[in-house]
Amino acid sequence: MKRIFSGVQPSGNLTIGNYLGAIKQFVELQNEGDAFYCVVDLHALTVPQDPDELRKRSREIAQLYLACGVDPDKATIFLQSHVKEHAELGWLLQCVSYTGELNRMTQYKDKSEGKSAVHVGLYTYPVLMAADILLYDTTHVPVGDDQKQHIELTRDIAERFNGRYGDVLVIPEPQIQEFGARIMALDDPEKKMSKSAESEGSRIGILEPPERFRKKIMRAVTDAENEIRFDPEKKPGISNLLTIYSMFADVPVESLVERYAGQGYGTLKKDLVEVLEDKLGKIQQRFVQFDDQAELDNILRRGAEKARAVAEATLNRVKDAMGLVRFG
Ligand code: AQP
Repeated sequence: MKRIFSGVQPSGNLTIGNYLGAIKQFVELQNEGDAFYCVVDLHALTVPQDPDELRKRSREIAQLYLACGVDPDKATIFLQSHVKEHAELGWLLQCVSYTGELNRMTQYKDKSEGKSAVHVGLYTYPVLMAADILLYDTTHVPVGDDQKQHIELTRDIAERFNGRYGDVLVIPEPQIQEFGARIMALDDPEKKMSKSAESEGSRIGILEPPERFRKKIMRAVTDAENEIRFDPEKKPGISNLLTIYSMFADVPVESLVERYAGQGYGTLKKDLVEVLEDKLGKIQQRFVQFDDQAELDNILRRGAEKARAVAEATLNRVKDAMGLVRFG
């Protein structure tokens, strides 16, 4: 049986990149195994957050999981900070991780670039992510392409741990889609779309109203030609729009290229706006339907209890293997 684990940071308003790269897969995979979907609030603290905003966003992401189709009767939904074993295993794994491997993490390099002061948590965050995954004896981790390096690190840490202490941790596999694993920024298609990027025009929020995302799509950077072709290297802008269109409309890119042959970029953009109005509109309606905060808290409470039971058993195995004293 597959054991699936993944999470999303409440570090900004979720984008269609987060949806297409990760959450859409969460919904599909909940039918294929025992799935744990976490709101990784401890990770969001690696950069400064407004406390009230963080609380609001953490609940909002859980509500969005539901609105996007994650079913709490099939998958376990919970907040990372509600299961203290994450932080504890994070520390234990730091003691089998090397600074050299953390120095190589590209996300750390990107996020710390040009900053005069960087929090230690930003540097050690990939080890906490390894703990998140390994606590649940995870076999599959559905993520976007940007997280590939962190999953490789998780595997390295787990293999090293098992090499030193015996067969304790399950080695996970990344589950990265072949298509749509990296949605690019609308105003700069060489960069990844990110929820915390400075430029508002770079991204579309899952909860964004059509009047806002219409302008962003119509202004999306393309190229000087007017030929609709899927070529991410030479035509990153138009290829990104085709990817988003294809994934939301569930139509292969080749069919879209055929459909829009000989037509201008403006027509494609207008039609994409309509597709997004429909698909995001449905998620937004469901989001409102799941607005009962008491019920949401119940789901999160139940989820944390279920997660804790699995996490505690793994942590005890790790502690025993490492030689920490536990009373029977
Ligand atoms: N542009 C993207 N295309 C495809 N997948 C993406 N993901 C993020 N951006 C894209 C995937 O979304 C999941 C949740 O991401 P995260 O919250 O853990 O943090 P992240 O990867 O750092 O995503 P962001 O949006 O760029 O957040 P910030 O701005 O806070 O750093 C992951 O599976 C990720 O791969």
